[in-house]
Amino acid sequence: MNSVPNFPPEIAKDKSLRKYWYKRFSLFTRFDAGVRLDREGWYSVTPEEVIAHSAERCRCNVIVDAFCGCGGNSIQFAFTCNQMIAIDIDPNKIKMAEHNAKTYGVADKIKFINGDFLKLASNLHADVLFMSPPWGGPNYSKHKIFDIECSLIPVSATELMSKARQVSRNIAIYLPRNSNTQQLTKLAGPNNPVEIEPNFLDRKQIALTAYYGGLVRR
Ligand code: MGP
Ligand code: SAH
Repeated sequence: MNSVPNFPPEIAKDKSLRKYWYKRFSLFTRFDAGVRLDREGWYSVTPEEVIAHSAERCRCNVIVDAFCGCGGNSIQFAFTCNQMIAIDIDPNKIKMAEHNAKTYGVADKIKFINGDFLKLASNLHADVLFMSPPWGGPNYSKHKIFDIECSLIPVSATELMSKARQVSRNIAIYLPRNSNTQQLTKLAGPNNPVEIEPNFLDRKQIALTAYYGGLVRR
């Protein structure tokens, strides 16, 4: 007799999400402690070992996670940074991020803000700004080259970067593995460096992180 896994409701009703559920312990090693995700959270969260590596690179006093979603990134930054500010425009995401941070015992280290990063940016200052914006859903991979000026949500990469620079000169952006690297280089500005780091899970490239400012390794 086949045994059907005990899927959470959002997975039970959407077969396209099952591949993410089968990877749940790569997404959160403590998944069984009660981690909660919604539809967008399942396909957007950064796997724990990938973000733990970025969190080491971003180790600092104050860090802002501008698009925190269900908290996968913020949780790891809370382990490496003294103060973590987590922002999301969706109030349900903020609730889930706070819940998930509790399961990792780091909720007290994170200040959660429900709001629009684009509007909040001018009032924020941090040592490092991390951004993991929406890419328009899993169909991003259908583009041969992902145009970060036209296909990112909510605004173009150039506009996002100009907001980001109000917060910090040290910026990391988590983007599609097929992102246009010329556009990523141009975002650094004339004569400024960028470091484009591929992110691997189980030896497969799943994304890339572009580092700017003092985060670039020399
Ligand atoms: P994927 O391509 O949907 O999965 O996302 P996978 O397993 O590579 O698919 P396959 O069928 O090609 O094997 C890969 C990773 O990209 C996810 O684990 C997320 O970390 C990240 N990711 C995907 N999307 C659609 C988004 C997004 O919209 N925003 C952010 N921030 N990350 C995303
Ligand atoms: N990095 C997260 C996933 C981010 S998904 C994780 O690892 O869990 C992208 C998130 O950006 C979504 O949760 C969406 O609600 C949020 N978002 C979209 N537009 C926003 C805006 N203008 N300001 C803040 N958050 C926004």
